[in-house]
Formats: sequence, C-alpha cells, structure tokens
Amino acid sequence: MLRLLNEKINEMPNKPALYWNNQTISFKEVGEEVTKWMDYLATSLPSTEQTIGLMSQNSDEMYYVILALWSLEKDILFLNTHLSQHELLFQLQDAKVAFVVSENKFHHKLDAISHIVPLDGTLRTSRMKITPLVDERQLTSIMYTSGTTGRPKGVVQRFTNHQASVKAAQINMGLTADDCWACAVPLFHISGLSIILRQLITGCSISLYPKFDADQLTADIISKRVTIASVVTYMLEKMIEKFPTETNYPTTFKTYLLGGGPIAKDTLIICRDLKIPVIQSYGMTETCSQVVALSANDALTKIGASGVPLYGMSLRIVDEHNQLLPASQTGEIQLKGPQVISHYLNETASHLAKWTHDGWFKTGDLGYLDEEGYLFVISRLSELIISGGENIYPPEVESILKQHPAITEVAVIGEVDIKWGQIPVAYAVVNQPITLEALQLFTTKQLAKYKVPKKLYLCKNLPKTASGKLAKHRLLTNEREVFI
Ligand code: S0N
Ligand code: AMP
Ligand code: MG
Ligand code: MG
Ligand code: MG
Repeated sequence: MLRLLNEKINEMPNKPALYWNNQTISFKEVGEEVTKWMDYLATSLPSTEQTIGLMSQNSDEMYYVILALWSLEKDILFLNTHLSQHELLFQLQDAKVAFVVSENKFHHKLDAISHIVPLDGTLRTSRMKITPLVDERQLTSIMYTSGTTGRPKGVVQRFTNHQASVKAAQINMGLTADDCWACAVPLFHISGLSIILRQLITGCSISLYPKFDADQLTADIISKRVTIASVVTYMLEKMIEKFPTETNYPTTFKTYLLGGGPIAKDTLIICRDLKIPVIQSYGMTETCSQVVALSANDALTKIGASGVPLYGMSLRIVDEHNQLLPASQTGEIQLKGPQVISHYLNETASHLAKWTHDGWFKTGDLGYLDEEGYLFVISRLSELIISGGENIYPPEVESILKQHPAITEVAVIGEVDIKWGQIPVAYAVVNQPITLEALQLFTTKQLAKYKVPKKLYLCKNLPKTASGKLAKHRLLTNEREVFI
C-alpha cells in the first residue's frame, strides 16, 4: 500500500475521502477497497509488466485501481477514452504496454491490440491482507500529448513533479484536509489526476463524477460539500447558466480552478459581476497541472491574466534566439522548476529539442509579462487547436485526410465555436466530389471524434508561401474567400 495513503488511513480513518454516486467513502474504506483491488490486480497482471494501461471514465473503481496499481509499484499509462483504436495502438506500442485495465465498454477498441483486465463486473476477493508499505517516490504516470509533428509524445510524470505541483497549489489556494475538491474532469487528464495527488498529500476529500453534469455539480456546491472545482472553459460557461440567481454561492465554496486553455474575457467579467470565484491558471500535461495562476484577490483586478508563477516555478519570455524580452513584449513562454517533467518516453532528438541547453522547457506558447510580472498568454507557436479542453494537432488530422483518394491537398485549422471554443475544420482541394459526411466517416475509424473536422471548405487551391509551403494563417483572415 502507498505510504501516503496508509498515513491518511491511520491519521483520519473516518474522514470522507471520496464522494461518489450518493455514497460517502472514508479513508479506512478506501484502504479496504484498494487492498481488494491490489489482490485482484496482482493475480491478473504478470509481475514482469512494469507499465500498465488504464482506460476508463471516472468511477470509484478507476480511483481504487489508480491507487492499487501505484501501491503495487506499477507505472500507469492513462488512455483517453475518446481515442480510436488506431490512436490507442500507437500509444500502447510506443509505451510498450501489453496489459490494459479497462471498463467493459471500451473492450472493443482494445481486444485486438492488448490483453484486457476487466475493471467492472469482476469477482473480487474480500480477503484482507497486510500489504507492505510502498515508497511513493516510485509513483509514475504517463499521458500522451501530441506534438507539432503530429506524433504523440509520452509525458512521464514522476512523483517529485506531482509533489512540487501539490505544494504550489497548497500555498496558492490554501488547500487543507478540510477542502473537498470536485473532480468532473477526466482522471485520464492531469486536470483530474492531480486532484488525487492533492488528496494523497493534504488529505482533502474528492467529490468524483462519472462525467461533467452541471446540475449535479451546482447542487454539490450549494449543499456546501464542494469547496473547489476544476473546470475548463466549456464547463465554466455551463455552470454560469445554472448559476442560482436567487442566492450567491455559499461562502464554503472557495473557487473554480480554471485551466486547460484560453478563456473569453467576457466570461470572466460575468463571473466577477455574479461574484462567482474563479482562479484562472496556465499549465499543461508536461508541468503536472497549473504552474501559473491568479490568487483569489487578483482574480478580480487582473482579468485576462493567467497569473504569476506558482511556488518553485521560474518563467521567462524569450525571442527566437532564447534572449530575454522586456515586460510587455510578446515571446515564447519558457519554464523551469520541479513541476516540469524531465523527459518524454523513448527520448528522441525532437523530444530533447523541447528544452534549451540550460534546461528551460519551451512551451510553444506565446505570451508576455506585464510591468507587475503577470503572465498574459496570447497564442501558440504551434497550430494546436483546443476543443472543450481536448487538444487537436492539425498535422495528425491532415495525415489521415490525405489518405482519402479524393483529397489532393488539405489544411486543417481551428475555427471559433460558441460551444467548444474552437472546432477543427478542413480546407481541401479535391479531384472528385466529396461530402463532409463521407470524409467524417473515413476519419472516424482512425481519429477520436473530437478531432474529426466539423466543416469542409472545398478550395480551388490553398495559400502558399513563396517557397511553396502551406500558409495556413491566410485562411484565418478575410483573404480565405479567395481560395474557396
Ligand atoms: C467538456 C467535456 C465535459 C464535454 O464532454 P461531454 O459533453 O460529457 O461528452 P462525452 O460524453 O464525454 O462525449 C460524448 C461525445 O461528445 C463529443 N465530445 C466530448 N468532448 C468533446 C470535446 N472536448 N470537443 C469536441 N467534442 C467532444 C465526442 O463526440 C464524444 O464522443 P466520443 O466519446 O465517441 O469521442 C469533456 O470534453 C471534458 O471533460 N473536457 C475537459 C478535458 C480536460 O480536462 N482538459 C484539460 C487538459 N489539460 C490539463 O489537464 C492541464 C491543465 C490542468 O491541469 C487543469 C485544467 C483544468 C482545470 C484545472 C487544471 C489544473 O491545473 O489542475
Ligand atoms: P494540455 O497539456 O493538454 O493541457 O495543453 C496545454 C496547452 O493548453 C498549453 O500549452 C496552452 O497552449 C494551452 N493553455 C493552457 N492554459 C492556458 C491559458 N490560461 N490560456 C491560454 N492557453 C492555455
Ligand atoms: Mg461502481
Ligand atoms: Mg468525456
Ligand atoms: Mg491535452
């Protein structure tokens, strides 16, 4: 059993650890469940397998399995449930993972490409065993993130990274064991998983949801159970719609932690006017969650800013030669600190190129610091599209579209969308008629649905630079009409 979990079981056995589906589960009960799962997993998984895949939507079982796998000293590869079989195959092969603990409903995507250990409907032993304590410093999570090349990279998050991240959150948000953190974001993203790490270190409770449900989350805030909730923009906007106009949120509710992408200033102004507390933050999978955030006080006066670097984090803004830029000038955001991962899985030259020779992590995001040192994120160097907190890399989508016989040339870009923030759309030159539906059907087998282009613009030709390279930015201006 993880030493940190064991500590919580001894120190606060009856304190609620998990709220799930009308049940309140104490740390002691979590310990019992995790022990059962350790029994089951130890007999289902060969001891020689170091990294185990996990594919599930949020559930009590998923939570126990995460703690059980770490207690068995296994590394966990977190698989995004939206991914296609084609995308899963890449990640499993790249990470050399043969066994996946998976919910039944995803078995059809996995059975041809991995050994499956079922996560639901399994017979579980009730035999309690004294398990040895495991040093949490072993604890590792792996999450894939796409790169500019469209070839996803395995982000290796170690306990030291997570620990530094929790410490910074503790200082900035005054997080204590009395807090209850709502987890309606996926546990397979760092936005969700980081909440478990915060619990292991501080003893806070978690209110876990199978998926985001604005009515349920509102009810749990109003009932004073939830004190902090992690959200992406899409979710915050839904929560504003549900905002109870006759009352304010109870003072027990400290704040939303908003991350995962840009947010419209107008939305933040609505929150300010309705007195909905929101901490805006900037972070990424490689930094094991937020590394820059506003404090609750600044949230009102610094609307639009992402905040200041959290404890332990150094941030600089540089030009293309890695030279420091003065305040107010836009350049690349680079980070250094214990929250930042030290490497990607199966290190390659292009992975190494994400760090400067003196150890700064190149985020690929553009921003500036104001005179007071607050970060404003402007845009990205890469073409990354963010739809509802899920990332889409155009080269990955384009490489699939190009395999369609009707497509001669194609460019995928992000279009502003009222619901998702951005959606992927395709501009294509074709050699025979093709409909959007046909193209979508073709890509669905290979791509997660959120990556499938939502619109198709048939073009006479695509904009090029003098050297013949695709000039996508021209499709983002009024000039796009010229090409359609
Ligand atoms: C926005 C969400 C909740 C929407 O999901 P919903 O409506 O519940 O749909 P599902 O039932 O899950 O799926 C059904 C179908 O709907 C389509 N679809 C789903 N999601 C999207 C989407 N995002 N874009 C477009 N289409 C979507 C699909 O067709 C789907 O069908 P299938 O399943 O077949 O594909 C959901 O998308 C969601 O939970 N989004 C949030 C994801 C997230 O957490 N992102 C953040 C990632 N970044 C980080 O973790 C680093 C930053 C960070 O740590 C952080 C971020 C936020 C808050 C705090 C922090 C922190 O620092 O702690
Ligand atoms: P992911 O690793 O999936 O969380 O993606 C991280 C990326 O989301 C960052 O590199 C940014 O491009 C984007 N992002 C995160 N936070 C913000 C923010 N506050 N404003 C704008 N973009 C953000
Ligand atoms: Mg259950
Ligand atoms: Mg989902
Ligand atoms: Mg992502």
